[in-house]
Amino acid sequence: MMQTELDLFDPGAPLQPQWVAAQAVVLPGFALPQVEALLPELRKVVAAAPFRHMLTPGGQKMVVGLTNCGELGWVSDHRGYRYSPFDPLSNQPWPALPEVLLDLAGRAAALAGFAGFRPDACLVNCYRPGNRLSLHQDRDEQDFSQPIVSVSLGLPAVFLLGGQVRNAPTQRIGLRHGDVLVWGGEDRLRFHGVLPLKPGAHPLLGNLRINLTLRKAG
Ligand code: MD6
Ligand code: FE
Repeated sequence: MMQTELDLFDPGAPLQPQWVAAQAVVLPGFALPQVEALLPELRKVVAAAPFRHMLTPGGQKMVVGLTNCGELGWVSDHRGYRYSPFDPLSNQPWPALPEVLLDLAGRAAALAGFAGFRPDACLVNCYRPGNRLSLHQDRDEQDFSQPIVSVSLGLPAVFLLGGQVRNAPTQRIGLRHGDVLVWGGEDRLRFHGVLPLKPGAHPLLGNLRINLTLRKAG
């Protein structure tokens, strides 16, 4: 499989970490060297635990396709949001978190100032053109002192980073294939979301955006 090349001679290529808040940083292209190893692992995860559209507690079908790997997986149904060691579709444990992803997350977190990050959960979100993720906080994890590492693959998206309350102003952050966003500390509970995905064709992933968020949930 071809690996996407980072053009080191493009003066516009933002290779340096971009701090978007005191404890939130975008690492442009950080995952690119691992993409070739990561995609086959992700295909195995999705073969064992397919993308599905979970129901919100209010009974709405989520538009973004979702699955998990790791000891714990995030699930939503009429009973609410929670982490579960079992895939409700199969009643089996979620597929293991691929080593390449554990390693990537640990290195990204360390660069952002969170040494020793050892995730036990990885949410895998699959967006198609038009899909969006409305503003939310990630607060189903046990320990908010642990950061979240987010890996973007495929089509680019505009990520909205808000504040500590829903109606605070948001900044728009472009996330492209291979970009990694790490946030934690005082920024851990910021509201955030994703604008509707623009149509496009990514050389490796076609008309999809895959986002992986690695967490220490338990
Ligand atoms: C996404 N990400 O980028 C959705 N949450 O598709 C998230 O909801 C998210 O990227 C917490 C931390 C980083 C994230
Ligand atoms: Fe989130």
